[in-house]
Amino acid sequence: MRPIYRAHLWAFRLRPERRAGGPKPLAGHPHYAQRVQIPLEQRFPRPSVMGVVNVTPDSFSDGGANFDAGTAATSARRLLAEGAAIVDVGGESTRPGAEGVSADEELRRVVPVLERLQGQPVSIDTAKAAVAARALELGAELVNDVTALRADPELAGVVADNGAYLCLMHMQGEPRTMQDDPRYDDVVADVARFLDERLTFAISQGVPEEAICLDPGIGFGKTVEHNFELLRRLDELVAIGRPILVGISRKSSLGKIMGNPDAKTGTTAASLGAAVLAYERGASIFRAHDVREHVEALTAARAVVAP
Ligand code: HH2
Repeated sequence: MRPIYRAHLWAFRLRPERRAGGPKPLAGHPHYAQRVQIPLEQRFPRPSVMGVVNVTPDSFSDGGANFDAGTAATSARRLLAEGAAIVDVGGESTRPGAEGVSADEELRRVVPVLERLQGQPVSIDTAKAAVAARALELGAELVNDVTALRADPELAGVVADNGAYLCLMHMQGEPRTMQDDPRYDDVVADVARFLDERLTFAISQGVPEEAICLDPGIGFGKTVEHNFELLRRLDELVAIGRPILVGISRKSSLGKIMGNPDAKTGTTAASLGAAVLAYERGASIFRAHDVREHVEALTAARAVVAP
């Protein structure tokens, strides 16, 4: 029998300091019976790969490639066949300088793709409650919010009421301006404090701790040095106690360290080098464009690290 998502099953493992408020009881909610849930770390054992499907005309590394719904769904199925544990479908680019899109436009982009992917493991990359709610109705199981529940006050409730998994990501500033002049006292300590605070907030809104993963937000309001320091000292984020998701795949920092200061993307090989070392430092989930290559590299890394 498959385990059913029950707040009391999660509650006993909550750390005492986070228990205040506690998760909302989910029994009785209309979606309750439909949701099947196990702790995120069991659903996504280390290492797991999350395939990227950007249904946008302007994403930084694959902008436009999947703007057509049929093509996007075909790409998603290919990434799953290549070994992705889940595909992350997004309708709004968050690349540096990107302008936001309306909820209607985001829905117009992602709904036809989600309809085609029903029955497949899907994550919705959105900061908007309306988009998350529709995606969860269509079977998505994880909400990937790059604003860590800061953009839309309704989003936490949508995640909690639907028993969805949640990714909380760190970002300094907002996409339009975040790369202008990012500064930190100590980037790792600042990001750790932020993620810990957002984790406590999510739990206070009824999302069980065991449904949540955390993400340092590589490239989101960070210099090249900030990004690599976060990866180098990833163990300090792992110490928060939740699985860490890393999205370094094809990010421009990888292109810049190859000697091109204007690089907009990095190569697959550079992405794999960074992913393997992030895995060794404790990362659990890898958001990646080149799924087959990540699965192979991480399988080899796991054979070395944890045979
Ligand atoms: N990076 C991007 C988008 N969403 N979500 C998480 N959790 N972590 C990330 O690092 C992350 C993310 C940006 O990459 P991409 O989707 O390829 O581009 P764009 O935002 O331009 O669509």
